[in-house]
Amino acid sequence: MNKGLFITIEGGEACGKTTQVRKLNEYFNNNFNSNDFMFVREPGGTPLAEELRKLILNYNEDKPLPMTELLMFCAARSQLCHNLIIPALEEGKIVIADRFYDSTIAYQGSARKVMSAKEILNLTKLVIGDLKPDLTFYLKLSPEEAFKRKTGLGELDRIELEGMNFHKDVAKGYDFISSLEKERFCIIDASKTPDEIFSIIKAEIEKHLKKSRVASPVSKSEDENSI
Ligand code: T5A
Repeated sequence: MNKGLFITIEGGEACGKTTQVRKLNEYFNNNFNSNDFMFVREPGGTPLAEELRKLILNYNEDKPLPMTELLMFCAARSQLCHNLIIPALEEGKIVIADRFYDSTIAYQGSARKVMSAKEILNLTKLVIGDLKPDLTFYLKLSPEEAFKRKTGLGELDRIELEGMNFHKDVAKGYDFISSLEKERFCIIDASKTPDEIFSIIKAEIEKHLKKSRVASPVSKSEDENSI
C-alpha cells in the first residue's frame, strides 16, 4: 500500500482520458495545496522519458520491433517512477497518472502479443518494484466509437494508426486486467458525457481520500484560513 494515493487513468484511444485529466487538474488546483498532488503522463513525465515518448510514438525511420517498443515503454516508466512517482508517494502526495502499466498489458501484451499479462507484470516488478496504483479508472469505450471520435483529430501517431483488430485486442486486454484486479479498478462507461464521467471520478476519489490519511479537499482552504 502506498503512503500517498496513486491514481491511474486508463483506456483505449480517444476514450476521453485527456479530457478527464484536464478536469481533474482544475479540481485539484481549486481544492488542494499544490504541494499535495502531482500529475504525470506515460510515456513521459521527465525530460528523458519525454524524449523516449517522441521516439516510441513518432520515430518511423527504423520502426521499433514489438519487444523493443515494450522495453522502451519500460525504460520511460523506470525513469518516471524512480525519479518522480515513488518519491512523491513516499512524501504522502496524491499522484495522478495518465496511463500506467495496464496500458502495457493492453497494448504490448494483448494487442502486440509480445508476452503474456503475467510476464509483463513480472517484468514491471523488476523495473519499478512493488509500486502499484491504489485506484485505476478504466474509461471503457468500444473501438468503433473511438474511431468515430478520432476522425478529424489531426495527425495520428504510430500506435493510433493501427487497425480495428489491434484496438479490439487492446480492449480485451483492459477487460482482462480489470477483471483480474477488481479491487483497484473503477470501470466507467466512456460513452457518457464528460461531466457525467467526471462526477463519477470525483466521487470515487473523494471516497478514497476519506478512507486514507492523505490530503483532503479541505486542506487548501484550511491553510488559507491560517495565513
Ligand atoms: N501506450 C502507452 C502503449 O502502447 N503502451 C504503454 O505502456 C503506454 C503507457 C500514448 C500512446 O502510447 C500507447 C497508448 C497510446 O497509443 P496518449 O498520449 O495516452 O498516447 O494518447 P491517446 O490515448 O492516444 O490519447 P488521446 O488523446 O487520443 O485520447 P484520450 O486522451 O483518451 O481522449 P481525449 O480526451 O483527447 O478525447 C478524444 C476526443 O474525444 C472527445 C474529445 O473532445 C476529443 O475530440 N471526447 C468525448 N466525446 C464524447 N463524449 C465524451 N465523454 C468525450 N470525452 C472526450
